[in-house]
Amino acid sequence: MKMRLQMSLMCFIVLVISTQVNSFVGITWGRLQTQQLVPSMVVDMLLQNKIPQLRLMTSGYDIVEIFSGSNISLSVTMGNQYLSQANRNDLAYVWVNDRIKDPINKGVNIVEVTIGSEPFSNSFFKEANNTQIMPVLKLIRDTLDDMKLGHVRATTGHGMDVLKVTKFPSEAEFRDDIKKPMLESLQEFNRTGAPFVIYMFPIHFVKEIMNYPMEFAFMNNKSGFKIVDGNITYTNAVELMIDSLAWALKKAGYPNMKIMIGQIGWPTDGYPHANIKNAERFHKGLLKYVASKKGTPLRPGPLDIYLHSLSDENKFRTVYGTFQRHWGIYRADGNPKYKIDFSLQDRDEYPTQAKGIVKMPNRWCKFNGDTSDMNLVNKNYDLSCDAADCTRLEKGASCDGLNFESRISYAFNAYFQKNKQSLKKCDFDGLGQIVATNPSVGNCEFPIEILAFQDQIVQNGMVLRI
Ligand SMILES: *[C@@H]1O[C@H](CO)[C@@H](O)[C@H](O)[C@H]1NC(C)=O
Ligand SMILES: *[C@@H]1O[C@H](CO)[C@@H](O)[C@H](O)[C@H]1NC(C)=O
Ligand SMILES: *[C@@H]1O[C@H](CO)[C@@H](O)[C@H](O)[C@H]1NC(C)=O
Ligand SMILES: *[C@@H]1O[C@H](CO)[C@@H](O)[C@H](O)[C@H]1NC(C)=O
Ligand SMILES: CC(=O)N[C@H]1CO[C@H](CO)[C@@H](O)[C@@H]1O
Repeated sequence: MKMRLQMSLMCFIVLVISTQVNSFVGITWGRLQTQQLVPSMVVDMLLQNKIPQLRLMTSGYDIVEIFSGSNISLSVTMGNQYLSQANRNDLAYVWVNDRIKDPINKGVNIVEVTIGSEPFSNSFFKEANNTQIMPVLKLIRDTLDDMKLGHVRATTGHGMDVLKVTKFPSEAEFRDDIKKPMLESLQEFNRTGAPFVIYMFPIHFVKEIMNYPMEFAFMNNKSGFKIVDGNITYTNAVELMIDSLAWALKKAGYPNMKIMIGQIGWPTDGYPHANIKNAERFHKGLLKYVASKKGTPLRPGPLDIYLHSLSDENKFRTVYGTFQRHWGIYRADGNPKYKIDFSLQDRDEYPTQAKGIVKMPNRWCKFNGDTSDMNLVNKNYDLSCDAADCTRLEKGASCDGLNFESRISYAFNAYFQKNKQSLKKCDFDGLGQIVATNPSVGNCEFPIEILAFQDQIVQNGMVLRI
């Protein structure tokens, strides 16, 4: 108790001196789902699991008020596509007033705003217009200060691709083509005391970028693989990635700039080695490491991280990979996929599920097997997969092994569920049939959607359409 008091006193002092924050493990939440979790249930889920920080991938304009009085610290985001909505003084004022100040006045604990994403990416988010993010970020920062919201951090996120690919952390530095704008960014973060926010995708780094054994992506590695850098030995990618960034910051003149991990995770489908077993193991090792507060050789001490992500997003764009729809620690229906202890006590338990979620009835849509007109079958398959999420059918994903008939059924069902089990949406020119037995095969699950909160009301077990 006494120690905790001292700790918080220390943190308070750190806060006052440098506006840096206490260490935490938060979680990100994107809401690109056909049927979204009810925000108040998410608040409950976070409280039950003692997750103190939530990073919304949008401004959450329509839902942030739900967090009022919850004591959950919120980070909100202005997506790349909205930068032009705040690139003038007057626009920035309106944005900050509506999205930050107003909710704060209503008791929402907004601690951070992320402007855009990955301004200097040359891999996953190539199309980001890096020239716009910094001016908007500065404008939002100044507006926050003018509005006496100096305690709200303003920052942006970066992928590991801002660094040159080097074997040893001590060789790391920012890419040559972005050095100049990156230095300007660092100057701004330094001026305002904002952390450097990095997004980490360890299995991608290990397998695609470095071509190291998969084991190196786990903190509790089972292989003897290591990277020896001078007198430091790295036995896992996470510490190596953090220290690579630390070296780059040091070389750029900011050896003490705080590093915050804005996203780190392990998808469960749509990527090599992406499955529930590996995701569970990765998080177990990661959280044990975070709980130890030992940090890395270059950055000893506690870490601030946001686990990515709360739930799957079946509407996320797939141009950079179908795995983008499968980051969830929870399924889209609010059930946890695997064991994880957010409270950092390394308990071997499933986290609390979202309470009060109502699933749609146990009904699936199946292909009736009639292949007499293949054009019709293909047409309806394409129609389904264009509109609904078929990423699990892709090569290497969990439903890749289905036979022809089951593949068509998977697609039909995805479309039927997306359309809230509307009878008409299982017609498919007479090729669909509704069934009450679960057609899931092995690892390949045919999901049932949940009742969404925004356009449906349930009364006496019946769905009222409004
Ligand atoms: C609010 O959250 C902070 C930081 O997570 C924690 O230290 C504090 O005890 C919480 N307060 C309440 C009333 O729960
Ligand atoms: C990027 O933003 C700048 C400044 O607003 C603008 O002039 C340029 O046309 C934009 N480029 C692209 C590719 O959108
Ligand atoms: C900004 O950088 C300088 C030089 O590295 C450092 O002395 C100062 O503490 C930094 N400011 C903040 C707020 O981190
Ligand atoms: C490791 O090497 C660095 C520089 O090469 C040196 O400053 C440091 O003292 C060394 N640490 C140990 C524990 O030998
Ligand atoms: C956490 C952990 O078990 N790390 C091990 C990873 O592998 C190296 C080399 O075999 C060991 O020295 C570490 O202890």
